[in-house]
Amino acid sequence: MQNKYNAHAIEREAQQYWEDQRSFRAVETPGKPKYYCLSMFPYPSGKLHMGHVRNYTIGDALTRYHRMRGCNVLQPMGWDAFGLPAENAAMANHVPPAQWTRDNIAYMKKQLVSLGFAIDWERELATCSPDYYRWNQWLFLRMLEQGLVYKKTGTVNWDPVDQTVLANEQVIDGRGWRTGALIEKREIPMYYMAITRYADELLAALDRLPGWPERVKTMQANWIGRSYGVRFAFPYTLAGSDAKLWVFTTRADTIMGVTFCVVAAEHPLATHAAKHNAGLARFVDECKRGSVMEADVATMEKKGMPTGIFVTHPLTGEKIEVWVGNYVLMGYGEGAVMGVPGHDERDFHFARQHGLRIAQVIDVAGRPFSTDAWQEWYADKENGRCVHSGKYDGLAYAQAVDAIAADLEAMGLGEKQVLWRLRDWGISRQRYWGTPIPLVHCGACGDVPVPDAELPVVLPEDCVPDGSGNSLNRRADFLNCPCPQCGKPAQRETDTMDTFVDSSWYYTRFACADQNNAMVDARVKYWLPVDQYIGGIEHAILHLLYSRFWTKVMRDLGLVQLDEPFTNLLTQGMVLNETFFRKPDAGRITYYNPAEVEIEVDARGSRTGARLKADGLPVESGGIGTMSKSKNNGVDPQSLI
Ligand code: OVQ
Repeated sequence: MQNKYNAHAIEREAQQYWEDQRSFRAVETPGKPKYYCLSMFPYPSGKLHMGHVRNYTIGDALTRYHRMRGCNVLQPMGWDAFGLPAENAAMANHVPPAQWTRDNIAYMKKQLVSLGFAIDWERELATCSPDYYRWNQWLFLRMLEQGLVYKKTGTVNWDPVDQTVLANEQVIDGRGWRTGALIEKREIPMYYMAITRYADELLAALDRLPGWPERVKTMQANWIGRSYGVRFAFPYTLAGSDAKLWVFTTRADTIMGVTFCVVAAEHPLATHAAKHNAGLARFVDECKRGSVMEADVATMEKKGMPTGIFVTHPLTGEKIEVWVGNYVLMGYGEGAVMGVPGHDERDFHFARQHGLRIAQVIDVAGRPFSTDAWQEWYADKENGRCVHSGKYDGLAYAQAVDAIAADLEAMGLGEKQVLWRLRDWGISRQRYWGTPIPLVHCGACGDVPVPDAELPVVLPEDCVPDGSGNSLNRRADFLNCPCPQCGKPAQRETDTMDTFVDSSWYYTRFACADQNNAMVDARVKYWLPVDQYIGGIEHAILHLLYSRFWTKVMRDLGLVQLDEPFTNLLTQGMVLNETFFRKPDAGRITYYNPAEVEIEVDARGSRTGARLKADGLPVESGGIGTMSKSKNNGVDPQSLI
């Protein structure tokens, strides 16, 4: 018996035993209960952080528990290996993303192994391997055949210096994060996955996921955003011809309170009005440069300009002026809204700012209405009744909507409509380090799918991005190929897929990671669905929604027999630690890692101060916060290992 626990010797021996015995290998035994325990696979960013250690410890504890209960347990691990961080590292260090990624994988795998997690490494996969991404390409082609993938022009942020497309979060105050150049909006062809075709099911099935946190289900439901309303038109005459301005509203009961309309900068009416009005043209351009993200639009300053064009209120016959507003998005509804400042907070502030009339048409228990300040009850549709609304006076919300929709419909100027907030998923990235989109552009045949027999379209692995656009555009050996249809010289598509494509189905592949002849095989039926999925709350919406969508697509293609991929979901919190800093009178705040700080305590153990070990001088505590690079308060798990 040794007195001291010799971590190195004992753990090396134990781990060697696990490896020799293949202790964590998961096998399919018909009739024996299975338990599929999955933690979200990591980006190979360099080394593990405490968020990973926490996530994988939860999964490992559950794995051991269910093994001891007699289940066949599958706890796999892989690498979410494509994406921008590898390109940025390549630019900084002049190494190909492939090499950087593989080095990181090797290091992080060593860390995971030494932590002793019961992972079945025989099923390890990396999404940047052709054995994996060929199935992204294969399913993309099946979806293309079904019309579930289509090409459409989309608006992107274009950095004219780097000649590249930027993600919204890479645009800071209208400028590129790297170059500082003014970002242009460009219309370029992109590929979309028709997730909206599944909007109904994605929403309804949330009610059949008792093992998911309510919070996540609410976030998904809001993201999908079904709203019931009325689509209706304001007729107008322009240059001698009759036309209609269509809008959508969830508050048709307030239509009698419309005092203006607002259209998006891209709306045809805005384009028309700007032709004869230089000031408006400048404003329209400024709006077009702004964000198209709803979250930004919700918080930014609401600006507007009148067009001088008037439309006719369909029910009162009143003349209503049309404005252009930076807060109306062309991509949502009709790209135009009615302005009811009495009962919509945004319209209220817009009207106050521009001196537009504010009319009360909803009453709640006789409360006094004032145009001086907005009050919450102005927007209360549950307890409201129509007032100053002619024949609709006295009606409650639902009755008013029905009556008004019926009248509009009788005039041919409107109908009830269900509107979804969810958009189709734009999957093209004008980037090198991702799954090549398997299409060929031929001058004679157009866009031609790569035949299945020629998959995978392999990404060259020796490019070193330098910031000037997609490296693939300069790789003749990748770019040039014969057209699969006519054999004449043609060019490959150089856009790659969003990395969320890779993570939308990796959990399925773990069931049959070594299957080289098909995307899935019979083992999928044994292991799926995932019994317990564990990961960070930051993936509550996109990753989890895309995964649910892919599962349904694979089901409808006959590849899997399940409706939902994850039976139970656990969203872990953030790992916290204290922060320490110094803030000089002039100059920037500096954060010190807690490991560099000495805590001073009095005789009773209460803290009296904190000093930096290096110079013995005091530092201030910023309290407890989430671990992050920017606050320099991370604990490197390597020290614990
Ligand atoms: N590859 C994706 C991913 O999130 C997942 C796929 C499925 C889309 C950690 C910290 C961070 C922290 C602590 C220093 C710095 C979780 C940071 C993730 C995920 C998994 C993989 C992080 C939770 C937030 N967090 N908590 N502490 N010290 N890959 O490599 O980023 O949400 O569940 O483990 O994370 S990832």
